Amino acid sequence: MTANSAKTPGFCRDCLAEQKAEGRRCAACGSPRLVRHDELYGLTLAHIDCDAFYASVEKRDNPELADKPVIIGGGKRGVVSTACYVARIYGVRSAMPMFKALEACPQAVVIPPDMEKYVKVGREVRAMMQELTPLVQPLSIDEAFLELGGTERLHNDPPARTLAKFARRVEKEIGITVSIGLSYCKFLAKVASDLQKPRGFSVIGREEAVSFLAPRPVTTIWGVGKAFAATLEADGIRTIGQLQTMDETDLMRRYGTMGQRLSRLSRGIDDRDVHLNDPAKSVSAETTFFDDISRYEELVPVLRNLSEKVAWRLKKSDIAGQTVVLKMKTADFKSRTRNRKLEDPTQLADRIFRTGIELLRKETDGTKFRLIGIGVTDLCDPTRADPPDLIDVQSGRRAAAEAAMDKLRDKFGKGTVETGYTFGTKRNQ
Ligand code: DCP
Ligand code: MG
Repeated sequence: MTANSAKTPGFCRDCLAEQKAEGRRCAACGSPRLVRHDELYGLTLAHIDCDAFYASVEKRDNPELADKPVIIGGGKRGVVSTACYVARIYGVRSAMPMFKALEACPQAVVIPPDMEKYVKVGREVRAMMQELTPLVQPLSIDEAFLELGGTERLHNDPPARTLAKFARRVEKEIGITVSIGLSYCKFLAKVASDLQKPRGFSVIGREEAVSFLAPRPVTTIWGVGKAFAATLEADGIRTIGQLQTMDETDLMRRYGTMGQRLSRLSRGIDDRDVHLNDPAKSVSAETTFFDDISRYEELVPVLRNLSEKVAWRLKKSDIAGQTVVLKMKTADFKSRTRNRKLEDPTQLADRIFRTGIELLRKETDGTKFRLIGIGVTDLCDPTRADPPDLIDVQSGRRAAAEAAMDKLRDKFGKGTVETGYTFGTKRNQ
């Protein structure tokens, strides 16, 4: 980690001044956030994660909230999406039921999520990442891996300093903060970015990897969740250090491919490269209801709405899909997916919707649903999509009508056109 005994000169995370002398504070600006490490200028793989992302965006947009505990989340089934670091002092955490969060921190300001805004800010952060290196692999809306090997000449700085400059730029230009983990592999870069949040900058080098990991719980390892940790615990394994002493074949015999992963990651061996994510394999839209719905007639307009969203995205991205997928989640959290392959690929809301309701009809047997979604897979170029339908003259007319509606939407915005199916039906979503 950020070792103070390092012989290599470090730098200040806040003002970037070089730190030749030892000492706990920056010689130039007095900040205690010094980055020092013997391997500092040899490491190139970073994980960047925004701090309390949704809450930071809301604080940025309303300075009155700056020092207040802020929770993002809500709705009737309300759970906490995220809490700012002030609210976390009171024990509020992501995924906690809202009533519990408010028991822990009654004075918290609760704000419903504004996804559109967060997606936009997430994209801005990502665009800035892509100025550092083309090798950016996003993991979620607010985090990504970056490979900065070979960018030294471009930035005239080693990756460590380029990353610190990036963090400063995000703070100044976007108005939120990030934490950075720098290492030689994905696993430890991700672990590092979490070590000193918020505004963290942590380094884990090759030399210390094994000793750093040894005392940590097995849940530090990617892919070891609560259930698997319980299995390991039943076998007497709690720390990564215990895994380090075990034989790989023994671990594989016990836990299959996961055993190999445990063996390798516990020793800090992780060969995964940073790569660009595959292009989308499907396009879909879904919604969760405030109150469960079981009636077909009530679900139909929702499906119409979602189909329109999917079609709109397909058209905007200039792709089509040939298999329609209906996804549902029952009130007791069981998932159902139903597929139907179409004769030709489509971009049309109407075809997606009509296929969707056929699939839906068989599922509406009184079961209560908490979520419904629809999408298309088998994505392809749209040139072969939606040939004029010789048998069904009506469908040709509907396609023409849809094209006219699209034009209106492009001109006046997405919400301007409602069909008979969707008119006035958005209250329960
Ligand atoms: N999120 C959510 N529900 C969860 C976890 C996260 O809706 N159970 C959302 C809200 C977060 C965002 O995703 O702001 C990013 O998730 P992170 O896990 O990175 O959490 P934060 O960025 O909020 O906090 P941290 O500073 O710990 O990264
Ligand atoms: Mg985050």
